[in-house]
Amino acid sequence: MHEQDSLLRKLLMNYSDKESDVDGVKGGRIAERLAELAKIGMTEEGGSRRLGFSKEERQAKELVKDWMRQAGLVVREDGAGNVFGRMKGKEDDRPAILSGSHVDTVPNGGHFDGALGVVAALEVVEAWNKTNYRPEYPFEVVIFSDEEGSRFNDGYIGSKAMMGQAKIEELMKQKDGNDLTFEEVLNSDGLSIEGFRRAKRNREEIELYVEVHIEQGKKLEKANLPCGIVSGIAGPSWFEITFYGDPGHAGSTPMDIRSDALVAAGKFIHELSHLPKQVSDSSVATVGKMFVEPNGVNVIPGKVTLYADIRDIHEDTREILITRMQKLIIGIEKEYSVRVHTKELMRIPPVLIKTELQEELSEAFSDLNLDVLKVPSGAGHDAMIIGEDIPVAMLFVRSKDGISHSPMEWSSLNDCVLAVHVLKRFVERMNKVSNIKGSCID
Ligand code: HGY
Ligand code: MN
Ligand code: MN
Repeated sequence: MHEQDSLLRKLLMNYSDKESDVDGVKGGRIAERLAELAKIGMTEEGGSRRLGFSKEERQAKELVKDWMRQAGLVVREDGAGNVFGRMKGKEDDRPAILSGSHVDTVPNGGHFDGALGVVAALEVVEAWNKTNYRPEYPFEVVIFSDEEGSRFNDGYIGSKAMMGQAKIEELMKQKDGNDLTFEEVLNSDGLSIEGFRRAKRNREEIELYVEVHIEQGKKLEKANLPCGIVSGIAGPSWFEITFYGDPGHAGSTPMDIRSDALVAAGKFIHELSHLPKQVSDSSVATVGKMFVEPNGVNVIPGKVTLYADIRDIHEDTREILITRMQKLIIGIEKEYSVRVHTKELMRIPPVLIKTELQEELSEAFSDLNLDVLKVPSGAGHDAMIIGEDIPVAMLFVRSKDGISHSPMEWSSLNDCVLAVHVLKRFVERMNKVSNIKGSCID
């Protein structure tokens, strides 16, 4: 039995709330679509590998475009590869309500991160088609390109392009793991730098963005709740840190005269892991990617490049953590006689979700007799980029054991279907608000 069939089977097997198939929402279709997407870029471990602007991400986008067209949406793609499936609104000249996520993944990720948000938004359209509901605002199902930033060490590329926040010149200097430039990668996906620059969208065209996403944490599971309301999104800051030592012969170089870049980097990684708890209980620090040169068993490493991911939902404590990291580097330079170069790749402000939108989401939960839990997001999302100056809301779905960015990532179909009902109800409630931006004052 091929992996994706077992995903479909697993999802359907545990779909006990058949009575959730109401108001046009169909759990079987959600399961089928998640399984179809999981088929694209399936890894040996049964995970997903659909890097940004890869043929796998492209294949997933084209599959969703087909579903969008079958659902009667007008489909377009911008110069950054972002896909928009638009349903006309009764007041079609109003700014649109957008909902969606991403279909790219980390190198060996799961089948729900991103994909669920796209499938959920499309399922709302399917349900509206079935029940002949027509929204006041135009509604757009969105796929943002390269949210994970797995190729160019700078994530949220599609949503940044749409918001005019992408650091294009910086991206153009970079090469991916296959030594391809950003421009070459865009070209390989049928896109261009010129088109990418033109992807910036007039903010006046967007009234609200709402994203369904797996929690990637354990709070909902601990509270035994299927879904939750996101109260804020931690802002990630990424740094490329290069340690320069003296490469040398592993056999003939005495220990006391070495300048070993990897020993220095190792000390940094270990000490960095102790800093967050000194700063706040919501800050985190991770080194997940590292290159050792010349990378020979019998050669003292002369150069190590690693990537540090520093986050917090509060900007002030994140800045304190970054300052402490920089002090740590200075100490290591002295202690290990190495030179260290730090390059900031990303520093995205954390985003708090407007109270009014959290309240509207709470009302949607109450309409469906669901208990409400407000949960901060440690993970970054496209909603964080858009939320800098457009109202955004996020809805979390319970993650089994809090696992994500792994083939073990899992959410039950019951929980996914409930999230679709909440999303649908929330957007229907927002369609009764004639000026959403104006009503979000805080
Ligand atoms: O890095 C993140 O938090 C997200 O998965 N891109
Ligand atoms: Mn992710
Ligand atoms: Mn994601």
